[in-house]
Amino acid sequence: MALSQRSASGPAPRRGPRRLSVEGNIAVGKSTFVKLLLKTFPEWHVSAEPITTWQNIQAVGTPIAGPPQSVGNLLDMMYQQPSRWSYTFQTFSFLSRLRTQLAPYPESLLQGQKPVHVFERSVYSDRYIFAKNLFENRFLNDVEWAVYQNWHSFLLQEFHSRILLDGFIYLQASPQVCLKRLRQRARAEEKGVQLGYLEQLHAQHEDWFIHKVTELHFETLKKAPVLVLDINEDFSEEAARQEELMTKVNTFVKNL
Ligand code: UDP
Ligand code: D5M
Ligand code: MG
Repeated sequence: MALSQRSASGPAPRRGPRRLSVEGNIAVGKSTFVKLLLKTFPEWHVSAEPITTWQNIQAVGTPIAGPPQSVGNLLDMMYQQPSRWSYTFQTFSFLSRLRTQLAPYPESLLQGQKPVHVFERSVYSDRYIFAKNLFENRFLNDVEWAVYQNWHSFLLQEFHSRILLDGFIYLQASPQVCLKRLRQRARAEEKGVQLGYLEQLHAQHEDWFIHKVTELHFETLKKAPVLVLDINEDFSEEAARQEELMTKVNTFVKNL
C-alpha cells in the first residue's frame, strides 16, 4: 500500500498507517522503549531490529524443517575485523531492514482506528549514522562508500512510496549513559565497544537530528518531523517517567 506524500498546501488524505522509526545510539534503550510503546498502545505494530538475523547468517538451502544452519555471526565478524566486514554488514543490514520496511501490514494493524507502525531503526540510520561513520573511520574505503551510496540511493528511489516514514523518535542520552547500559546488557559481540565509538555515533545522531547538518539525499527525509526524547534518566522502572514519555509520543503521533 502506497503512502501519500504531503503536498505544498498541507497534508494529503492518508490511507496507510503512520510509520515511525525509533533512532538512537547503541544501548540507549530503543528496544526497552518500543516494548513500552506496545504495552501503552497495544493496537500499534512494532518491528524490532533484526539483530538475530545478523548473528546467525543462514546457509542458502537451509531446510525449512530441522535446526537452522548458521554459517557465521556477521555482527561479531564486523566488530572483530571492521575493515574486512563492514561493507558486507551494510549490505545485509540494509537488506534485512528493507525487507522489514516493505513487509505487508498485518490485518490487525489495518483494522485499528489510527494505525501506527513503529520500526527500531531504519534504512536511513544505516546510511546516515553507521555507514557514514564507518567511512569516516576508513573502515569503508572510497570505492565501497561510493558503491554503497549508489545502490542505496537507487533502491530507496525505486521503493520510495513503500518505505516512506512519517517521522522519527530520537532517543537521546550521553555516550557515557549508553556505555553503562551497553555494559549492563553485555551482548557478547559488543565487548570491545569503547566510549570513543559511542561518542562518534552520538555525534552522528546529533548532526542529523539536532544540528541538522548531515547531508540527506531524500527530500521527504529532510522534512520528516523529529521528536527528541532525553532518556538520560532511567525510564525502565519509573511509571511517572514512562507516562510522561508516552504522552509526548501520543501528541507527536496525533499531529503527524
Ligand atoms: N536500560 C536501562 N534503563 C533505561 C533503558 C534501558 O537500564 O532507561 C537498559 C536495558 O534494560 C538494557 C540496556 O539498558 O539492559 C540497553 O537497552 P536496550 O536493549 O533497550 O537498548 P537498545 O540497544 O535497543 O537501544
Ligand atoms: O544495535 C544493534 C547492534 O548492531 C549494535 O552493536 C550496533 C549494530 N548496528 C546496527 N546497525 C548497524 C549498521 N548499519 N552498521 C554497523 N553496525 C550496526 P542496538 O543499538 O543494540 O539496537
Ligand atoms: Mg535494541
